[in-house]
Amino acid sequence: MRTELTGLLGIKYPIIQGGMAWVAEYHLAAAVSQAGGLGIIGAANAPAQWVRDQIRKTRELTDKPFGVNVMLMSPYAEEVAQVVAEENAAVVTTGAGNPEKYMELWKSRNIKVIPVVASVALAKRMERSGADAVVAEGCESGGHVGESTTMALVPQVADAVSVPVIAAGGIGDGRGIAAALMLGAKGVQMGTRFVVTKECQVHENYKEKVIKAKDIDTRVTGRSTGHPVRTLRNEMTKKYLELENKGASLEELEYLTLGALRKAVQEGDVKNGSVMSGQIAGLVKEEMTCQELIESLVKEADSLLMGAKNYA
Ligand code: TUI
Repeated sequence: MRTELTGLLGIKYPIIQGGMAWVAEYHLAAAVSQAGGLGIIGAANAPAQWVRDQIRKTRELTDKPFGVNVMLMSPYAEEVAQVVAEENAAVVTTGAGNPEKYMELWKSRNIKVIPVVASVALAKRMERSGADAVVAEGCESGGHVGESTTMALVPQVADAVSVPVIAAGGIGDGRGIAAALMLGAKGVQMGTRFVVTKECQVHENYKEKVIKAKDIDTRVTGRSTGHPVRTLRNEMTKKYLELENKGASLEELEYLTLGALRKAVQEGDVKNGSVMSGQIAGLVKEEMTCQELIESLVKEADSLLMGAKNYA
């Protein structure tokens, strides 16, 4: 499955792993890259030294290219941006903001910069400031979400920019990959599906909750605060949405989500924690290794695309 993206990044398959906060650490990133995709370390809210350490540990496990996701709302974003440059990561993806001010620094180190965007406007702006590709992420995704769905966003972004577009949000199998390519994407980014892999270090309860989830089990909290976040529904989302509907203050709401992601990922508290997940969770049924997953994704997508004329 060679595309413009595989050539740009020097990878075998056009599959990027999402830079999931607290979830995307070095074991997962290395396994995805080793299997021919692009593994990503999610810097989330972590300090710069943690990120440096993760980059070095990934390098011990793979000599293939991998990336770092810089979460731009992090209090450490500035230092993390610097560390990524110093360590010469092959690729940077960014989320939850506009990475313009770091672009020159990264480009000067020959780092491929791939901002995650949720609108045509930001995609165009990113192309103008030198992005090598963009991830167009629809609101089916887990975590921080925009307004538009993947189906609507991807073709509009593909028409608006000439750099390769990577589709994200709601992609969990080979059908999703084939569909994304038909929408004009040159690759996909997948998060939720990679949570349920052998190499992913999240607590077993988290994986089980994703496996048990049905199609309508995600909720978006924080629409009123300007930080909409998609997670699997549980006690926390129930309380949050009740409070939010009553017009609770930002402080009250933030109290519920404080440290909530770590609680779910590390302690396995999937009742009161924040179990970030995309709408595709209902499709995820079994755990496998990253290599098994990626091989089966590619095989399925390839065979669908080969037979695309037999649509009847
Ligand atoms: O960033 C993500 N997904 C994330 S970040 C995250 S960490 C977090 N934890 C708790 C609360 C909030 C965040 C979890 N999931 N996806 C990429 C993405 N970026 N989706 C939407 C955006 C986005 C939104 C607004 C990008 C830019 C933007 O505006 C930029 C501007 O200045 O116009």
